Amino acid sequence: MTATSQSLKFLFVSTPVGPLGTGLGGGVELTLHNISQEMIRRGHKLQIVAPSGSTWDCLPVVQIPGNLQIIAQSQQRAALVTMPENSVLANMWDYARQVQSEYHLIVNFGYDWLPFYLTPFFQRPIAHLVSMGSLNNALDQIIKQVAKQFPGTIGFHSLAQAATFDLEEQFFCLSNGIDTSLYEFCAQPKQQLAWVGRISPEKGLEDAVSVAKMTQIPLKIMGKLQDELYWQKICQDYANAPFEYLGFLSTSQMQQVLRECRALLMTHRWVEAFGNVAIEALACGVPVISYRRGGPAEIVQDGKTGFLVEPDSLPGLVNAVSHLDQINRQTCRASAETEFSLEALGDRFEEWFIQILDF
Ligand code: HBI
Repeated sequence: MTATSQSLKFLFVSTPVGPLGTGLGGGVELTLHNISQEMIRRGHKLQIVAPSGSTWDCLPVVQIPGNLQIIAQSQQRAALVTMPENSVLANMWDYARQVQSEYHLIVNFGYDWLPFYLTPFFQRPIAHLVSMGSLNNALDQIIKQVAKQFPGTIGFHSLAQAATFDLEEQFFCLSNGIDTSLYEFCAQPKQQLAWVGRISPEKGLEDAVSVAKMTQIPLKIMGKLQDELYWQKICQDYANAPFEYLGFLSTSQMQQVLRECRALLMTHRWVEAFGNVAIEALACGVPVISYRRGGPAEIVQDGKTGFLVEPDSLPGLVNAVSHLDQINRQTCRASAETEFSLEALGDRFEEWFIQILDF
């Protein structure tokens, strides 16, 4: 089902923190890839604008040179809005300004002040998909301003994430989605647990390693090693815990490990905007044990597709692990296929875009 039979032209402007394919863009890379693939499948035309060095060859990417933006989650809440000289963020949006008349709609996937500030200066409407919870006062303020001036153009992945911005105006909740055909169901897992994500303090990896130590169930860690010092500290503090870091893997390689795990542990300290890894695990039939915090609390059906645990409670995580036999792995897979498929995601995005273009 497509919300519109008309073929639209989209300009997708990616995150300025890293080239596509490097993992630096975290969940935004997967979201951008999946939305682009689904919009093209539905007959729409699109162009992606991303920093030079993007290795994606399966989708139309215009590579823009310039210096990367600092990741917002490493900044203080009151941090000033900063731009390096020859900023790739500024260069990407200058390109968007120049070509905007060729497109119906521009979609911003970046978590930065500039694209929100530039919105009123563009002739074409800009939809903003906000990829994290509230982190910075200046960004909160400009998002509120755009939400007021252009109602309905701000999109979030979860209600919990949206709540951190307390917008009065209506916003759109996209949830998220994946190509479930890329994830193979596994009925008989090995005696191992998984943790997948950017290795960075806000993701709380140390709690998952603690569970491995307390249960003596080996933990397989995958994802971009973003914060070296944080990782070194975990290796020192938990030297004899049974964990192994497998690196930043492709979706195909990651799911080959993930699918054989008894559960995925989600131990995030912050309000995770969504938690793509949760639906990737469900698509493999892997139950999700997550802190009841942020997006994962809107994904996991407690006791059915995993367990929601009191935030930061190690005993809660260990107790959930001991009840994993209650979960039917087929139910996990089924929930991914119905709620989080590319089809379902594409319907939500089209509805959002049509609403903005008020077709
Ligand atoms: N930081 N400044 C900035 N801009 C982004 O677009 C950005 C970020 N940090 C992380 C990030 N994007 C993505 O990895 C997450 O939103 C998923």
